[in-house]
Amino acid sequence: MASNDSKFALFLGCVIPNRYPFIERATRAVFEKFKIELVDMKGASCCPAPGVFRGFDIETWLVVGARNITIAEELGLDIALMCNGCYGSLLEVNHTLKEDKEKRRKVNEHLAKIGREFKGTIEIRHVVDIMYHDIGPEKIRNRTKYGRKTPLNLNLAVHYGCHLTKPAKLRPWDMECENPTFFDELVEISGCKSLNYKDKFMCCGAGGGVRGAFKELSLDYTREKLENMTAAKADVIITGCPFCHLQFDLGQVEVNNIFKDKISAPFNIPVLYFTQLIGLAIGMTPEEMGLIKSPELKGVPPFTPMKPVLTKIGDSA
Ligand code: 9S8
Ligand code: 9S8
Ligand code: COM
Repeated sequence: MASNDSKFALFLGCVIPNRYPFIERATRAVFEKFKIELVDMKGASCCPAPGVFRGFDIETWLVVGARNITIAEELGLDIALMCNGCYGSLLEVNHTLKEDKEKRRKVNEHLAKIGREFKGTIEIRHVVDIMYHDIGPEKIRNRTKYGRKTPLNLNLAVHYGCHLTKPAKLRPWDMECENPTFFDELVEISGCKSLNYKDKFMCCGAGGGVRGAFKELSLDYTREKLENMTAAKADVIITGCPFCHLQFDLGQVEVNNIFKDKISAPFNIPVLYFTQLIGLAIGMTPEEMGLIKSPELKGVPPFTPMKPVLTKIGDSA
């Protein structure tokens, strides 16, 4: 681990800056409350996405990933990131190059052309991991005491997303990857209830390049998950990955169109990134957490209206 444990290099990936900037905003605001500094990584690129790049050319995937890692190595900081796909790529690139001297030599040959070298001095951390292991449930719970006057009382459908838990060997969750509970524990600190629903650990449908190549197929997975979440009476979907977030948020609009003959009623379940929920629980406003957009704004996220959740927690929409 790099020496400074209350300071991280923040890796954004592509989906957050392009589609869901409020995920970054909410995460920065919450981390600031817990005195964790997030430093920009100048010149960082796509991680590159595991389901897309690794699937086609492993060496390119390793080199591009390693280049990103060297930016944080120069800062002397571990990487914090907010996306499961970025986690899958950078965690696994980092591990591979730390372990495999031959691959590292090859990758460093390429990096030398741009004056960089992978050294293997840092760790890759998901913000769920940092909140769960470094900040810890107790500190977060204490903060909620100074939070909202009316406690949040929502039924949550947590979607873990594939790359958060698998493959389990490299990940910091001290449990079987088939039946994890850490994410539920973390979000329940908000005072809300995390539901069990059918096929909870199923993919959202988007990953592995499926959304890009076979949109309708990917949305059929989403439809199935939405049906199971609805059957469990979910008020909100909670994500820890911007790509899953997109698939449930924009995806609901798409599912409602494409599968209108297959579904009994259009879906309308607000989707929150988990730091938005924690932020609300510790007393930040829906505006600060990016839950309110001006009604004139069309074609910008969130695509699935937040109104039901804002009404339920007693804030105006
Ligand atoms: S970067 Fe480019 S496409 Fe993405 S968001 Fe997460 S995975 Fe990494
Ligand atoms: S996108 Fe985020 S992590 Fe993934 S591959 Fe299956 S699930 Fe949704
Ligand atoms: C999913 C990323 S978060 S990818 O589509 O598998 O690369």
